[in-house]
Amino acid sequence: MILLKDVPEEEITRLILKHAMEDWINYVKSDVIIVGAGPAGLTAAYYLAKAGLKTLVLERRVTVGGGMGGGGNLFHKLVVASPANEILDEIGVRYEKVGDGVFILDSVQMIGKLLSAASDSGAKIFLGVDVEDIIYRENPLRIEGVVCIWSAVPIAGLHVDPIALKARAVVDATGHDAEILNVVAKKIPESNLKLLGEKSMWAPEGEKFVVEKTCRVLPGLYVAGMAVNALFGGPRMGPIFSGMLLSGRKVAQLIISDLRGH
Ligand code: 48H
Repeated sequence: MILLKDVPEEEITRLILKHAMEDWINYVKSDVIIVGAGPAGLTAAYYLAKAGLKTLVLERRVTVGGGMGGGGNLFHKLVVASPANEILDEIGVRYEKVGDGVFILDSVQMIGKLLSAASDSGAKIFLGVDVEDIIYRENPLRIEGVVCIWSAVPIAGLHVDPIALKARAVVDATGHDAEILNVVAKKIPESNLKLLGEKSMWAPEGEKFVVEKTCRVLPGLYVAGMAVNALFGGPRMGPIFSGMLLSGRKVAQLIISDLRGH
């Protein structure tokens, strides 16, 4: 006989609603909102939250990891090159050294460890949330937050008005589609933002490019991960993830320094 405590149905519902609402209300205003829980977004979330910034990650899917889960062509492995192994060591990912500065690891282990690192350091992650627009102000032009809706709403084709969340910094970590940057380029002409589009594969160049070009795009708006290459016309690199991790760390360092005013 198992002594399992009875929790009635309405109590389960009450607890979920009460605590979810508390979290949402707490996060109507954050220091940083990261759009996308792929490798770049989760790495950024880890370093930002670890530095004590109130960090919210919004992810459209009900899973995290972005492109990591698919490994390479669904084979469950990812390649990482130095110095990104520093990040693997810091968050405790198991890997095998397969060459000078080259490492191989299991994609699911990577997702689990990165998620734990971000979550344990205090980042809040909301799943099933689609960011469809941004909040802006003029004179001077700045981005002040995001506009979001449950992902199920656009999938169902419903006309439902979204809600808005504010942040001192917003990070586009949406991957190949650079969705937030595309919204800004289309809807805020005075931003003068133009996306050059990602180029075909050149792995070593793509990896360097993504880290070098990770930046603040406009006041309040930053870019990390594959969205960087979509913005500046950098090549893709296939299933090697050093650039994504280092880009996530770099964007966090930029934001920490900007928000602390040095
Ligand atoms: C909420 C959104 C929205 C939105 C997208 O694709 P990702 O893994 O992105 P990165 O940049 O962290 O990593 C890229 C890497 O996975 C990759 O694709 C590589 C290295 N490709 C090389 C190659 O040659 O192909 O994650 C982005 C996440 C996803 O989970 C999306 O669901 C999510 O962002 N997302 N979430 N609102 N509007 N748009």
